[in-house]
Amino acid sequence: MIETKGKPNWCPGCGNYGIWESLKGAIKELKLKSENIVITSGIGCSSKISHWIRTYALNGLHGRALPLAEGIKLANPKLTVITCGGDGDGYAEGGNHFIHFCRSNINVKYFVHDNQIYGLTKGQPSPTSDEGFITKTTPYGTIEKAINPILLAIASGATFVARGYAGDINHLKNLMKQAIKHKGAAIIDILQPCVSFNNKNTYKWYQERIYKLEKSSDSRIEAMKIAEQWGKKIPIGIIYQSNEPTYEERIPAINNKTKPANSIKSLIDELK
Ligand SMILES: Cc1ncc(C[n+]2csc(CCOP(=O)(O)OP(=O)(O)O)c2C)c(N)n1
Repeated sequence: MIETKGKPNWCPGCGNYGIWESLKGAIKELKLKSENIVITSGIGCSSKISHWIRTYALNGLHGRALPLAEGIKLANPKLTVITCGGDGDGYAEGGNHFIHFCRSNINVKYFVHDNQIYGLTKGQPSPTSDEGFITKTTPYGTIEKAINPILLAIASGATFVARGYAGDINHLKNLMKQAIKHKGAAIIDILQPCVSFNNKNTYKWYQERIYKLEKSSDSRIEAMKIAEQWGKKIPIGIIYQSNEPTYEERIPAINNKTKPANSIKSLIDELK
């Protein structure tokens, strides 16, 4: 049973419900056992997803969900470690961790609920808010350009980079299954309508623009060209995927190439 007794308290119509359904479906269909999964998250409406899925979970500080996941994965590489959180959490407060997560290629799955706004704090712009986006703290429109998380992830060395849509639960579930099966750092930036605070990027807005990619690319340059598309046409699907050694595979102690020292003295003796 993947459901918990508690029920989510997101706003009616929130895109988080679609993401929640997709994640539960992916875990069920991959037949993963709850006791072998850990979901880490930060702070935000989206970060509460781990409260309503029956797995181990750790809610961290705002923007610090990825380093928690990385520590857990290194301590027990057999676990399936998933990180969830918002675009503010992952690309602003946790922006530095995001880049280093991508380049590490550690086998952690990062699902970003990208509603292009700070939801929990009731509607300030986030790093993915479109330029000129009007909010209560930017009444004349945001001045800064939006970051493109797909381009950033590819440029930073991630080996699985995808975009999903909370309004297409089946498609997103399949992306999550592929991300979980992928060997290495996997990112899905998930377009998530926020029905209370983002009245621009609505379900209708996304539906008029998104189209499904037929296949992924293993060329960074080709994938970056696809990733550049935003506006009239927005691609969803796996945009870039490659097969490279993971962080864990390159650590001798994890890779069984060296025996861990069983005491400080034996370690010192070994180093002599
Ligand atoms: C270090 C720190 N800064 C700011 C906050 C206040 N805060 C809590 S949630 C949040 C925004 C969350 O937005 P996002 O990550 O996009 O998630 P959403 O609520 O939209 O799902 C902020 C700024 C905090 N808790 N900790």
